[in-house]
Amino acid sequence: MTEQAYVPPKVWTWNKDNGGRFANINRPIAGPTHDKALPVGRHPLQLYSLATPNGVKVTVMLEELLALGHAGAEYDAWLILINHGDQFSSGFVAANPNSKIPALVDHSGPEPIRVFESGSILLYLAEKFGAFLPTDPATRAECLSWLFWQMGSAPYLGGGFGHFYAYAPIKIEYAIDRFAMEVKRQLDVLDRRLAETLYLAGDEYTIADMAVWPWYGGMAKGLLYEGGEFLQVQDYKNLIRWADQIAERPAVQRGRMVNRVFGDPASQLHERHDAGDFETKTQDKLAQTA
Ligand SMILES: N[C@@H](CCC(=O)N[C@@H](CS)C(=O)NCC(=O)O)C(=O)O
Repeated sequence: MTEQAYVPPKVWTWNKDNGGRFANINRPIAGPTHDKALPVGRHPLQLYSLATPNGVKVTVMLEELLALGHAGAEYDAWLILINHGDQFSSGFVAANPNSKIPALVDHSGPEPIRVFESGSILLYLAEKFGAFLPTDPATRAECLSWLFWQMGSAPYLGGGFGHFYAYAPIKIEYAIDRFAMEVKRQLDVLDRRLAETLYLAGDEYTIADMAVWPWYGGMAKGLLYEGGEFLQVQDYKNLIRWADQIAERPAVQRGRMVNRVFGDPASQLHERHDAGDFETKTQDKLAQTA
């Protein structure tokens, strides 16, 4: 193992040029950096997001609700480019004081309601529309347990494994080893659960699956951090069965496209303001009309 020469000083100071991939947006202080209001479209639900795994959870949920016939789930999805610091505008900070996507504002009542944290948004929408959250106490408890499991576990996958394996400016064996072990344990937790049941909460597809799928489905399919071979993800057969099954859902396929700014231009719908946008406003279509 490589010996690290770093000895922490008595008091930490902010090194703005630490060479990390996100050095330009990482700050040790909260609050806005600039004054800018958020745009508001015509639908009751306004989403401010980006198609990272945390963003995709919410667009999948909204598309699933619309597919079920809940017209009140119509939404405008506005693009927040976190690498450009859009999450630090005064408008965004008012919607989410934590300055992270996704943030939702519900304008359907007398006063707008802000909701932040992807798990909280999923729960808010599930309760608002009475969908994808089981009512039977035992299954509901199972659903919420897996939902909160995801919220507590994914930082080890993203901020831990993903950060040190893919993004850190130096490869630190201790850090990669520590988080690879934890992520493999988490993948095994899911694999064992999905050997017992079709979906995480049982027979029904719920918000727990929507929360877990973009992170752990993505990891199991080797789509995150180019870490599939390193973690030997093909071994988690039940997890892969579940990930493939969810990927086939039309609402999931639409949800993944919203606020997406990478990959095949045909898969990128930067902003979504209407169901028809999937046919006419993807980046390949916009390039044809430009
Ligand atoms: N626990 C939060 C995490 C959200 C989060 O980490 N969002 C990231 C993108 S996936 C972000 O906005 N990062 C911008 C930043 O850190 O400045 C949630 O689930 O909503």
